[in-house]
Amino acid sequence: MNSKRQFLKYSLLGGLLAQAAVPLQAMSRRRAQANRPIVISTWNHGGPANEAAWELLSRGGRALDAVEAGARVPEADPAVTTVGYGGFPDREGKVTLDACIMDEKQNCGSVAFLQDIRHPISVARKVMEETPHVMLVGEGARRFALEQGFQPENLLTPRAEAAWRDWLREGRYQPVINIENHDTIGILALDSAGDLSGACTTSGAAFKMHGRVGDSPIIGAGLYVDNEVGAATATGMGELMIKTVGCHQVVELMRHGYTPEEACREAVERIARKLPDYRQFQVGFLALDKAGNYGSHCIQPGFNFAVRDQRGARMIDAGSKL
Ligand code: SD4
Repeated sequence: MNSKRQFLKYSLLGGLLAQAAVPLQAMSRRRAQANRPIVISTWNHGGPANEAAWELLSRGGRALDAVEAGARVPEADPAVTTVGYGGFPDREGKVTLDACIMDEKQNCGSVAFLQDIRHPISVARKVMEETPHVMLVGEGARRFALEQGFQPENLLTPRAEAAWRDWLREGRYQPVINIENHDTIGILALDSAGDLSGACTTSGAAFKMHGRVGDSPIIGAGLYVDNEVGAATATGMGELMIKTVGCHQVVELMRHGYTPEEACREAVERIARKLPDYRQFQVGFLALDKAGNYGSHCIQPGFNFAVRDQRGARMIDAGSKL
């Protein structure tokens, strides 16, 4: 064998060994005993959402039911201006909602650019369970929701309308980092049976272009669940997660032995390497593995998440790149 071929052979072998070593090291750092049930979710409004999910999980309920119940809490809360009823509208004053849900059997359902329906996460679940499709958008999604018995209503609250009118005075679209226009809820749960599910629901970026869809209803970008490995969800400027298929990456990294936190950090690092303007935006990833380990990482300081397990409820600040 000439020396070049020999070199190639040994570097390949070295590479394979190094790849194999990562999972072993990382796994030894993980809990031997699974921490379940557990539910985690993004931002402060994750606290009340987790409580609703815990109600079910603590009684042996299914992760899928738990994440849906949790996501419905901020969807119905007019004080949460980034999700469901009370969400800030787009530039034309229309509240348009995005959501998706994924279960332990790789089933998923999604709605995007949905108007007039308070609980897009439940419509997404209906898409998953009652149709042969994964995603319905716009008027088609709305019509399907009505057929399924959801009631149409005006989702624009006086507070959200006032904020929009205020914005119209300048009408300059500049995404603001970390404050009110970026607070999607992503919620991940592991149930007592050891099954994972996730949900993600949002009114999207405030004052977005009419018709804009973010990462939150896009499987792989705003949410991904693989019941063999773990689950991930994201919050922040959805365009960055779509460009990098962020949540799928996080789950795949966990498959290759990264802890949830390491996987989230690497997904943020990849955004930083590939998207030069990343400093202007917030992105936060949140991940849960099959053993109930969790972790998070974001671009800008300020992203936090809520955890609920047997030890109780707590809020945790995510580590950040900047
Ligand atoms: C979006 N990711 O539509 C959503 C917005 C958001 O936390 O997360 N906020 O891009």
